[in-house]
Amino acid sequence: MGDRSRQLFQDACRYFPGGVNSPVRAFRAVGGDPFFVSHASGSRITDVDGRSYIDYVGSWGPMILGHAHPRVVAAIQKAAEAGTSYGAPTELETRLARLVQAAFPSLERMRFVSSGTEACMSALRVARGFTRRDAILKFEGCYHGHADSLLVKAGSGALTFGVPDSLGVPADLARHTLTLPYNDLESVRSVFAARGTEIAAVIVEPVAGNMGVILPQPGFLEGLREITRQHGALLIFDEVITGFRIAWGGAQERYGVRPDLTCLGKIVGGGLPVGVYGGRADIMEQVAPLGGIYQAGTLSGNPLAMAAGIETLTLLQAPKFYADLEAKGQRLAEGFSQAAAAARIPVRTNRVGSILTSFFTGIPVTDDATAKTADTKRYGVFFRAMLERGVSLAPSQFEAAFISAAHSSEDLDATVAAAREALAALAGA
Ligand code: KE4
Repeated sequence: MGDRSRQLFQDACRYFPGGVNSPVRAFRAVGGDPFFVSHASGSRITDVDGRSYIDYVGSWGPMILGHAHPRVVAAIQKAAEAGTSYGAPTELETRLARLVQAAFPSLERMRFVSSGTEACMSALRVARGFTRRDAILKFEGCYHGHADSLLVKAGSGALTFGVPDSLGVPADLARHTLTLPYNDLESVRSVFAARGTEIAAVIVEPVAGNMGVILPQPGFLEGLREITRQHGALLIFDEVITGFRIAWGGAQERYGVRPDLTCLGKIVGGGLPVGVYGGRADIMEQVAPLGGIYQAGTLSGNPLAMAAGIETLTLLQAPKFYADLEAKGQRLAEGFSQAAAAARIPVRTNRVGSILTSFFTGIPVTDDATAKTADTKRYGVFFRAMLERGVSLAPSQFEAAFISAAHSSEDLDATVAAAREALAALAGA
């Protein structure tokens, strides 16, 4: 890390826990201290010491067009000149909603909020309010933001309710959350057989991104759809990562499974704070002011965020946009796999579209337990070696790499070349 970053990090530590405004940014999982950003453009991010990197964090997903896309910047500037927030409805909200509904027909009604956490928290409340049931079911290793009910880990047995996964989460609340292994449909079936009448909803990342990228096994999502319908529970797809990422219509388009409620974030705001929750009209019409389920937000539908989202989603509709991203994802995944094979280092790369994770393990990664067989120390060495070679990957083994439309063939080739060198050095260490 350069001198200026070091200085800024010391200053930041006087104000923020760990010197950051979100834990993963502190590099604690990979060692070293974070670089501080000066600016970013396209596929590159530049730190305050003038070093630039090919960026695969991409703000954890939103920057699918690349950083500082001129049309998105212009849209934000234009919106700002008209005022930055009103606390009153604007046409911009309807225009973005029309684009969201074009991509996600299952969102018959929706609400804009300001983060993915808010979207998932609100969707849970709607599910509980609509079904009049308190229990929810989630999957180990899936992350749905930091609302209390979702910071819960499995209790002692599959049939027992959860225990807090963070200080500050009341045990009384955690016990309403059931947690099962991802992709374990049989456990879901047996839990519903035993407690189906208590469960308001299943919330799932249809492609997991927070254990690293983990694909749904064939039949998993379809099974969740069938079981929840059978027992009068709602199916919630948390598409905060996958929405507009793995397809224009996200996982529900790619896998052909229609949830009752969907949560969106990241890309839908084009880098500005936007979350969305929505779904079946008969469910959403229970939300205030129409019904008895309360949710609100000062900056919900913020005009600058709406403008950024409208411009972003408009640009995603360019012909071959997703086909090109798919090809880039395949090329990078193959490059990483070939580099690992050449260095004789066991690595398993999971990919869907333009998100991927290379796990430093020799076994297939299909859930939280298999993800945790990855050698996180080796990942930390690899991460730092890549950074030294001008490539910025996720500062955690259990996150995704995000490729944007701005990543060129030269960027991908340079990334694979850097990986070859970094993995060869690792093998020789
Ligand atoms: P936010 O509240 O951070 O906007 O969204 C929460 C969230 C919900 N659902 C999924 C599937 C998510 O991935 C996230 C947030 N993702 C993390 C990284 N995987 C954001 C990065 C961070 O926490 O700093």
